[in-house]
Amino acid sequence: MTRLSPDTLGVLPAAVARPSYDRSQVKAGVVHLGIGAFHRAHQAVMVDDVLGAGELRWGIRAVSLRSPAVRDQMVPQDGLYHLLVRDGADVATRLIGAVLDVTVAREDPAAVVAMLADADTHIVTLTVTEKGYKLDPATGALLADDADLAADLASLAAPLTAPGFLVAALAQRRAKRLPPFTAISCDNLPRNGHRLRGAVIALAQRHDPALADWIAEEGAFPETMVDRIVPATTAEDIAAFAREYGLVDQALVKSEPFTQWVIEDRFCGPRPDFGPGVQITAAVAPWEEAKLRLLNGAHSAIAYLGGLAGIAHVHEALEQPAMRAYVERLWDEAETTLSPPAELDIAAYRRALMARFDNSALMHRTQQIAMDGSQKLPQRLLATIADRRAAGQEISALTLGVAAWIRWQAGVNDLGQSHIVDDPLATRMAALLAGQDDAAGRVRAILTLEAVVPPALAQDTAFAALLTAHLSSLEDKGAMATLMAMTPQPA
Ligand code: CS2
Repeated sequence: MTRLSPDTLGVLPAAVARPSYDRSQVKAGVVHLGIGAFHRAHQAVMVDDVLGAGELRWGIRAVSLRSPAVRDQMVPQDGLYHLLVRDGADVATRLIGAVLDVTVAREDPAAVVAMLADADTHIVTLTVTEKGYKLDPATGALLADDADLAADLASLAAPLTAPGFLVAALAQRRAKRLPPFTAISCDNLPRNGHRLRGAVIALAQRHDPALADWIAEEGAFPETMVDRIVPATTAEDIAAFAREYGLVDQALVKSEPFTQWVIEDRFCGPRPDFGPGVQITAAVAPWEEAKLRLLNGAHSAIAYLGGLAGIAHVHEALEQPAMRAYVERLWDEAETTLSPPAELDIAAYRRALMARFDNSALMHRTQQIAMDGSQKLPQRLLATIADRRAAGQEISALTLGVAAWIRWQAGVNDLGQSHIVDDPLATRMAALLAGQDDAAGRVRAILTLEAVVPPALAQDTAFAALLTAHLSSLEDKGAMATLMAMTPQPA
């Protein structure tokens, strides 16, 4: 069947929205590191809007750090792909033209450094996932035991990590007397700009302290809050699109209608005149914290509890009244730790989140969200628990989410089905758990993970006792029965 490309677009019906600008006139102004589905359904769409408004100097040169897969999906399509926005039975289809090319960094690191060091590059965005920053999730310090980072610490001749590429390129920019670019982390990390800045400056310091000073003084690493639910594209999504339109789009992405990007007003050079979908503000942290603790905190808890119960998708998990009641209770707990911005009505936000989770057209897999829990739990559940404990408040629902994550490490769910534990610390956690023969021992072992568990919680015996009680219940009765026992029964 015909592959999507600039030459085959003719078959698309008028209902498919497409770029209103002349792609041949677009110049590159943004480099994106880590091109996956999330970037294609979020930042690239906002940039497509900017191009549509006539600012043609903001095209995206995208980089895949390791895998050639996205390059092989996109380059034959000249960077074109569709975004399917799904809301229940409704689908809006839009062709996005903002991505100009895709380079695989492992194949050509010098080309990536050169594009980052190009005078026309003013903005660098990143979606490299939590683990891509090479920082200890609990402390934010550079990882001591990461082979790729160790290589970048030794030499930046052919960088391997995202911070490595940024430092190598910033060194070239400084040598060419160009200003730095604004580097925008678009991952779900707490204070993501601050963390990225920390990683870049710490790495630069090891190579050239004067470079580190220059970056600290001249560079800009705004904080951001990014939000849009983007489930991984499946082979069936691609096949269904091909059946409907007679075109194969290997790079298509699907998402919910909701989208939000809040960026701190801290740029060190030109920036696009973003449309109304992007909020530029002085203080991102309150937005970010509300999103991480409510949306992502609930997501992770649903992923582990639902996954353990053998439930494949988020909306199916929430069809269970006990799961719904549990999520509300988790939000009751998390909510008290927030200082929401004045414009954010938490009650309305919670209602909207539940409706987003209920979107049955997304087919968002619990297994996808369960990935990389060691990198996610600190900001999604553990920091919230630490805040509640410091205030002397109850933590039962939040702690059940953590217990479910520990249970998930066993690699088998309540139905006896096995799953892969996809996590950079999977081997370490498996080794810690291997020697333990009861729930209390397993909890004690996991609480020694300094990279994940905040010190105040590692020492907290009441937290350990509650975690043990929840873990025992999950192991003995399973996730659904544990949730039901937690839910007040209607009289
Ligand atoms: C999810 C997020 O996979 C996950 O961990 O919680 O990707 C979530 O869908 C987004 O942050 C929503 O903005």
